[in-house]
Amino acid sequence: MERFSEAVTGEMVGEVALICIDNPPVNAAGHEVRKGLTAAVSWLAGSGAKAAGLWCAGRTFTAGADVREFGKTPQPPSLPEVCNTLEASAVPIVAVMHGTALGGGFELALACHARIGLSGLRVGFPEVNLGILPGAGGTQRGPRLAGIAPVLDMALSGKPMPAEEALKHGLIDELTRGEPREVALDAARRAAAGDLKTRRTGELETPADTDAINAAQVKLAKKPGLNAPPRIVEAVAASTRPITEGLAEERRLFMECYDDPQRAALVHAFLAERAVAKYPEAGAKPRAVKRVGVIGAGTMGQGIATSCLLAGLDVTLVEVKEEALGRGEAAIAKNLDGAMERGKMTAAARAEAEAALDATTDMEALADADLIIEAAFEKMEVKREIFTALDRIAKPGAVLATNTSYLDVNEIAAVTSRPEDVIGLHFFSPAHIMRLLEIVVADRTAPEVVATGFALAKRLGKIGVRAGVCDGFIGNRILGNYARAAEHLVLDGAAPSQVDRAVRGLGMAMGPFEMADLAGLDIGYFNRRRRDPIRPPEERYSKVADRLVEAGTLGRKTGKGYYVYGESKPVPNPDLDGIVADERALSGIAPREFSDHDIRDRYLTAMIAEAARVVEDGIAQRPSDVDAVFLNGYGFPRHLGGPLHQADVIGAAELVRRMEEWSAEDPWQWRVPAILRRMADEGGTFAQLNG
Ligand code: 3H9
Repeated sequence: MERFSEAVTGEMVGEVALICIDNPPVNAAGHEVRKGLTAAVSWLAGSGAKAAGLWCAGRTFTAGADVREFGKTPQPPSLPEVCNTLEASAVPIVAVMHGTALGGGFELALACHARIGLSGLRVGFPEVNLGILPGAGGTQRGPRLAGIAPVLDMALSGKPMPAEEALKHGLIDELTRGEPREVALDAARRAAAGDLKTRRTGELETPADTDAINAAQVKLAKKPGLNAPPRIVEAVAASTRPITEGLAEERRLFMECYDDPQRAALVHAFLAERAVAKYPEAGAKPRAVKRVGVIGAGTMGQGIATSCLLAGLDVTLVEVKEEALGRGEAAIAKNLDGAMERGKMTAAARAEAEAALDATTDMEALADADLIIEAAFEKMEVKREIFTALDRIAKPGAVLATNTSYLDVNEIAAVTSRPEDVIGLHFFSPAHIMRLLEIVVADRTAPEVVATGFALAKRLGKIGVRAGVCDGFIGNRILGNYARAAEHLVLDGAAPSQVDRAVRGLGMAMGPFEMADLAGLDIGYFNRRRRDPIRPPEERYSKVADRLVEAGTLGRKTGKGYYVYGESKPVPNPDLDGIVADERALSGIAPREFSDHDIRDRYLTAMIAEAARVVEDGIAQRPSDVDAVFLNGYGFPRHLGGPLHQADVIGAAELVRRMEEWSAEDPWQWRVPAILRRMADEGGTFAQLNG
């Protein structure tokens, strides 16, 4: 056995060689892999081997460049250099891939002289999701094997392609079963004997396909905002040129992407979504969950039940009245139909899911549920009543969860004799679509109950984020602050439609007033009434939304809110001008103009300020958890990385400067969080706090 680096070894077996990459967990092509592969090719040249097999240990072929090295000083050799070295090898090398061969991992294989996939393999170019392009020859070698169209599709979508399809396109030469090392050995022997065709990909030519290039350009022009996709098209288009020219063009475009702030934001988003799984109770053993009880068949309950059914869990759905239960059941059936239409499940799986649903008005039916999620009306009295009943009905060891968006989980837990089993599981609507799950840990929640919450999130395909107990947890607490900033902007002179437009200009899916109309203005109204007794006296209060509700205009569901909804595009509600003018007159406000830029600054700064306090108070474990919440539950644009990533981009000093300037008009709203003040005075970033 030869050891070329900590991650790469080689061995001679008769007259062929085997090269193995072993770099857990996903064999990322970090420095040890690159260094090792380069040394392995040199060794191969003098080994006397007639052919070689390249395979990976562990659960997958390489997942690509090591994203944790991004932004650090590059350590040679680079991945493109390693790919060129592999391709230049006089001894033919066959790549044998299992699991997923992604990005730079797949590019390593494309630089080999033949490719074999093991069943279940998926290959892909997910770089676009990280704001970059396949930069180790993928845009040049891919089209030489498959043509331009399929490679463009793969690189622009970022979606992995099943091996069968890759075989059809010529991206792999064979698809077989077996253990990677055994298949690699067999492949090397066949290559040595001339029974497996080998050739250098770079010596092939890409057939021109201007139609595919033009079609991609037209499609991208309709979706501006991201900087990597047009560069991907340009790089792939260059694959009809000689390989050295094409590779140089790919490198130039790759470096443009690499230096783009979108890359840093998207890589941050990727890492943030993985960091959430590191939480203090992670060592505890989750409790087994087979049957989930859902209390409440309203919109939230329907979504939660659907999500559990899609994940193959049994569901007991409980509602007080038969009629509401029937409506809930019908909605769940429709959700399942939708999942089938979107290709998420087969007809057989749909039938199974429907059979796994037990809908009832009898709360006693929850006796055999392993985990019960209460999604009833958002009122403490209602929650107390339900949890008192659950304490009597639920079997010992059942997890008792509340889907409350704001209420104190400690207070809910206190009505039971088993507060250690009580947790908050805050889903986002529509719960079968939205990826976020806030896992709210109360003072006495047992570690294995927290671990069960995370295991459920994983099972449901969601991003679980640990949150502490406070009014609104992570997301809604922050939302409260920037929604208020938006209301103040309206009182002070901006139109709601201008605020919405400015916020959409940031890349958000919707502005705050469009969002409020969609959710229903009564939701905010109830929440404000709940907060009446706890609202700090210094807080500036806008009555505009209350007046809309009192006039019976509740947003989309009544056809009128901040906007009027009819057949055509929503238009601003004409009644608003009068309401806002009254409120301004009552408070003695002379309206002034705000530019879209001013609006965006205030909106984002208010978001960042409360996000900073959420971190400071320990409600979120780390800044990147806040970002994961906003990316997955609040429509924050991924290419901006999240509010606290943006805080680092803007800089603490500038944020403090803004808040100090605006605090002259509203000291409470623009009070500076201590953590930001410290960063401004002493240096430091939120990224450093992520560890
Ligand atoms: C690239 O290749 C650029 C080149 O074209 C050009 C270069 C010049 N690096 O997701 P999981 C870690 S760009 C470092 O939970 P799963 C991950 O952080 C790259 N680490 O597992 C986690 O660590 P921890 C293109 C990585 O089974 C652990 O592995 N490639 C990388 O659900 C497990 O991850 C991609 O974008 C990486 N590349 O899914 C592939 N990948 O446990 C990105 C993963 O400490 N990766 N980790 O938190 C994936 O899509 C999934 O991780 C994968 C496994 C499907 C592989």
